[in-house]
Amino acid sequence: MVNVLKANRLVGLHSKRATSIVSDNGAGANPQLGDSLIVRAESSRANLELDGFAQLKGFLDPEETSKVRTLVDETLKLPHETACARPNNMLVPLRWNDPIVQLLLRSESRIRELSRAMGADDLKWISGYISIKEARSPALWWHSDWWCWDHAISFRREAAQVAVLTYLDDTSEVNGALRVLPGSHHASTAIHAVLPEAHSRSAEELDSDHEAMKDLPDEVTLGLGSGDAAVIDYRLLHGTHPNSSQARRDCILLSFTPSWRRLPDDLKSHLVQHPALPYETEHPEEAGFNPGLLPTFDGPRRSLTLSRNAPAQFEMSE
Ligand SMILES: O=C(O)CCC(=O)C(=O)O
Repeated sequence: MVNVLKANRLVGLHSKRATSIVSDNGAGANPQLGDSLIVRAESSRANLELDGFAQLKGFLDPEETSKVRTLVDETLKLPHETACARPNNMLVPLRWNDPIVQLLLRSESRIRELSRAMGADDLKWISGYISIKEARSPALWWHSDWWCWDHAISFRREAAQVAVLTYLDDTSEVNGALRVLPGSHHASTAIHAVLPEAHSRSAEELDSDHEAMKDLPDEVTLGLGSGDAAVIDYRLLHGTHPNSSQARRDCILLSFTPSWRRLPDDLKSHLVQHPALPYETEHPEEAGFNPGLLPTFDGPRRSLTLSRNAPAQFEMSE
């Protein structure tokens, strides 16, 4: 396992180790900046593969961030679906035609930036959520978002699915910053053996002194600023610090598959049915949605049985 990061550091805007990519917002399109952008993006790809995460600084510019924040406030004022109200974190699902998803995905250079960061050769968008950490809420427990641990693809080095978490507030250990366990996407750690299954009842009943809620010696806190994003392998163990501040802390979580064409058919068949994606009766192209980002699958639709528990012990083969 590669674990080059030192324990318990705050990887923030000033980190030398953290990958920092100048976001689109013009920079990607500038031929004078083009080369350096690619070099930095490639090192981000290396980070994603080796450590299980990478950072994209300034993924949204301040104006876009403020627009998304307004859209989030509007969404939360109206009656809304709650995908998952787990203790200390709430996820509100977003479909393809939600203005928040459209704002994030309409920029071609932002999509190029994501593709480079992931080393994607056939990037497809799968799902979206607003992830809310209420004021004065305890830590979000250590978990992985991967849902298919009993499939052989879980033990391939490349990520089958990734989450892109874009923060709308400056985050720190005080207000619910994301924390990650580098390398935990490729090899088990001691904590894997004591984690409850994600989304299970036992996960909802964790006391604050449970191992899954605590600081871990090898954790890395991503001190992301508003408009910055983290790209994480779906298998990576992550969670958040408590939000001890008086203000809600919001983030937009979008999930993608970096290489749709290389996914096995059973995964494609499952993922293509995600309710965030357009139904047959909907017309994303007419709504200006980039059709190239939508997964397609001609075979029969079959759902896989969810398997959210990583083995207590595992290690990727080369
Ligand atoms: O809101 C966050 O910072 C993290 C959310 C998260 O870990 C998740 O939804 O899996």
